[in-house]
Amino acid sequence: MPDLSRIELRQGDITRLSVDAIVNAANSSLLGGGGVDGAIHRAAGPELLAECRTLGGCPAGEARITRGYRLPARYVIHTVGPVYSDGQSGEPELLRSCYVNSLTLAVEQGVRTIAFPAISCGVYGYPMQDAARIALGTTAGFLATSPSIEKVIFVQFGHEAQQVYERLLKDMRSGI
Ligand code: AR6
Repeated sequence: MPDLSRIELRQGDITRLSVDAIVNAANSSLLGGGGVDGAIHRAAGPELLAECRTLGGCPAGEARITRGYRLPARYVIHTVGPVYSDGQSGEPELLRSCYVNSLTLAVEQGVRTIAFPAISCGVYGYPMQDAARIALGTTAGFLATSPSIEKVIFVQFGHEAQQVYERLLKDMRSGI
């Protein structure tokens, strides 16, 4: 049974959260960019980029972990979402892998609290509704067999995105 009981929603800036790990919507170079990636690198400081340079990049769908440096979060899990084209080119599977691989790394590192942004929903153009369904469904499935994770927070940057997540979670909780 998918487990929604440890999922929370929050609106705001993910870099401010005091959780064990925040997830970065990175690109495959792992060397920074705009959006949430830029915000995380600015808040973490240059030591984060220095550690990312040692990783040699990351293919779409996979994830890598670094320290959080000046962030309140102890770790940053960098994952690379798919660039959306038509939804029929493997994007859903890749996005699902981002969540599974990030959560798997989190469990391996003993992370108990983790926050995700809406991976691929900015520059990479993934429709928010479809992406949020994958994010919530995949995470709920993962949590069903992962008791060590206490809380997963989905952070939305704007009110509209927040409403999409809220509606979906409500429907999922009432079994729709
Ligand atoms: N806190 C929470 N969410 C945020 C924040 C923040 N501080 N800033 C933006 N968002 P994007 P992508 C939201 O574009 O689509 C970068 O250049 C934003 O509103 O950051 O996966 C990378 O280097 C959106 O809903 O990531 C890659 O090249 C969501 O985070 C590329 O963008 C993701 O938007 C990755 O594109």
